[in-house]
Amino acid sequence: MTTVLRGSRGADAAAAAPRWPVAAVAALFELPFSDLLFRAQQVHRAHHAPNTVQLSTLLSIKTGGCAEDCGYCPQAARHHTSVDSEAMLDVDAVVAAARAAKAAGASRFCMGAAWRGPKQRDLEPVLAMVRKVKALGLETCATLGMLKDGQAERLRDAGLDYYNHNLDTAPEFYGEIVTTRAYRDRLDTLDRVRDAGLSVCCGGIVGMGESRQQRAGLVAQLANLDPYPESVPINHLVQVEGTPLHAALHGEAALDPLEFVRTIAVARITMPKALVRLSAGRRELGEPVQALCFLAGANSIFYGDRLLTTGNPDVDADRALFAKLGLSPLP
Ligand code: SAM
Ligand code: DTB
Ligand code: SF4
Repeated sequence: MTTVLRGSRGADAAAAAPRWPVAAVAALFELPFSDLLFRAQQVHRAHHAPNTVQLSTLLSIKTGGCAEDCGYCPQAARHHTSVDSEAMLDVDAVVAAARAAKAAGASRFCMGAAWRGPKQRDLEPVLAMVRKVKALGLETCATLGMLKDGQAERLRDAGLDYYNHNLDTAPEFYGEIVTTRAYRDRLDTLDRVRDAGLSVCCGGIVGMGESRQQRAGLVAQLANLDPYPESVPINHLVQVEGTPLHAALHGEAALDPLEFVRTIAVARITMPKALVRLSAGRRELGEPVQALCFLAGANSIFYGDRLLTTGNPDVDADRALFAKLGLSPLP
């Protein structure tokens, strides 16, 4: 059975046929690989300058000790990983990291916090970070968990451009990965972000043991958001020792790399104008698979030696890859 949960705005919209029924997305997954990549390339070239890549740098501004139980996450307090709980970074440290990211060529700076959601007192320092990072001439993004009424507006007023909040997986698989917040809660936060006029960064994780039908279910959810997200991070699960998913999958890849490439291509076809980000897992995927992801329509990456708590290809390796593939970073 497949489920399509819709944003809460507009019962009419919920009653209307979805733009992308799960079956239509699943049919894309079933195409011969070359046909799928050809279609993705056609869509990509109709909507974007080919051979360009948008660079976002991540910084964990509050690491570890999180109350949630996301089965993939090394930052959950209840998972015994090597990640310790740390205090929030101070504003100057964040600005220094943003300045370095800009000097290295990033155009967007994304600040992540291991929270269920920001408490009002936590929001104040984050607003100061957003103001100062924005003043450097960078696009700003934050991922702080679920937002309460009014918080998205305050972030917007401080100069936030994007809010990242992922749906993670298909509704019917979600309960096996996270129990401390519902799918509906995620859609509600996305509605708040949209209603505040922020741009939406929303994607998910593949390689968690989900089926192809469930990967199609995730992409359908994203593509049926109205409007669909401006940025779509497609993460490959990074298996971290001490997390439930590492235990369940024994640290072994649960996904054929070509299936990851297919997921990128399907995201590109169903969300033509979005920046589709080849996100976590690039180090493990290696250069040939990354090259296929760009061919499949990915046009954004996380850039910098670290994601939040795990590694990412270093800047020199990425510059060498861009040179090899003839990719130019977007200003
Ligand atoms: N705590 C906030 C939240 O969960 O909403 C924001 C930060 S959280 C780390 C942001 C996203 O990172 C998650 O929704 C998930 O999609 C992704 N993520 C976390 N751990 C990951 C892992 N091990 N592999 C791939 N993606 C991961
Ligand atoms: C997203 O979709 N992926 C990023 C960002 N948004 C916040 C996070 C990836 C985290 C990978 C595991 C880690 O480094 O802790
Ligand atoms: Fe907490 Fe976010 Fe990790 Fe879930 S993904 S445990 S909410 S930091």
